[in-house]
Amino acid sequence: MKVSRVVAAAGLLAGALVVASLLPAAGSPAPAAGASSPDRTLRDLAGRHLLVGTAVDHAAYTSDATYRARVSSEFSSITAENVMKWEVVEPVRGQLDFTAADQLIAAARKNGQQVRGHTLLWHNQLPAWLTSGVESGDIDATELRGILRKHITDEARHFRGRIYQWDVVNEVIDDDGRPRDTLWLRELGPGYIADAFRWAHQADPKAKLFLNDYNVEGVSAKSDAYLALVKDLLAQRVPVHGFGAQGHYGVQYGLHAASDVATNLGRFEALGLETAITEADVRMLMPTDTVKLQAQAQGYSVLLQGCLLAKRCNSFTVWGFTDKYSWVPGFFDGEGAANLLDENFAAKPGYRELQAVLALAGRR
Ligand code: 9MR
Repeated sequence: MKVSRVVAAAGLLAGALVVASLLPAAGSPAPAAGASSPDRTLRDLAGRHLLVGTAVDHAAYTSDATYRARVSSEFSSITAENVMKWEVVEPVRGQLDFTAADQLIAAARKNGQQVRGHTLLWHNQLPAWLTSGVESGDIDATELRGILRKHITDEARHFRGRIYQWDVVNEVIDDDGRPRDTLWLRELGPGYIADAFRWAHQADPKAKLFLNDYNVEGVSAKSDAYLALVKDLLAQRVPVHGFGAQGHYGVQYGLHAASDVATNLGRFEALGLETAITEADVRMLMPTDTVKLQAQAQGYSVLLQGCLLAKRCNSFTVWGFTDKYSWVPGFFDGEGAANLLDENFAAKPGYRELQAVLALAGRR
């Protein structure tokens, strides 16, 4: 079963990846009738091989019925885009508020969707009481460690049994492959990563515990550093189970080949980890045009095919699915249109490309 999935996806490398379109490359066999499957949703096409997920914007989910319907129909997994982050769940010290995340999880259950947890430990979106307490010296290292332990324990325990993969630590290595200089590293030293995994595992022993970062899709100094980190953690018997490559691409930058992504993920799998693409999106300099949209489709395709070519890449998540709600324009001046559907929920070439890849991968 596994072998034929790889063969099916490998065939795509010679065909759809290069052309990045629904049409077969010259000389390649014509797909069977229905392989482009314009009316089938991503979750339907992915079937059992793969969870296909999206980040969910809680405000959009509660206010926009079209958005909500599309989350349910297209995806078999969801990730809370923001509402499981520390600043949201503990805005006031000691007052936990999981209301928004609980709403999303309840809806996911009704829709037969799984939930990825994001994220227990990051250097962004921390509550102000915590960052200002550390900066002013009111919270010292010993107290901070206790606060972190309590946070991870409280949150992982609250969601216990409802999360299949947790991004336990997020973005802890910088692009040069060095430990990222954050409040956590400065105050607690490098052991905070092992501690975080141990605490999360105690609180939710069944969840698969992940490291997660951007710019680690292919082999690089940064992904090398993650590989070394994983080896080190495993040697200390730390419960780390997965590696997530976020997949934030831009058409103006180079793309990997799908085989590079698969090779990189395979290095982590060889150590016994699961892998995932956790936050795929492909931004572009605005305005859009047909060439950029085609390049975008290729970016999405590379990430999905890389995942399919790897052996234990079991979820592929996009970081939002419509340009109507996207983090990109607020973060990158002049860039946008990073998602699979446009602002009116119309399919872009990237969406059709993912349909085509999933349809071909499913024909085994
Ligand atoms: O999409 C998220 C956006 O709404 C937030 O404002 C932002 C805050 O930094 O975080 C975004 O999500 C990030 C994710 O949690 C971690 N990887 C990078 C994502 C895009 O910045």
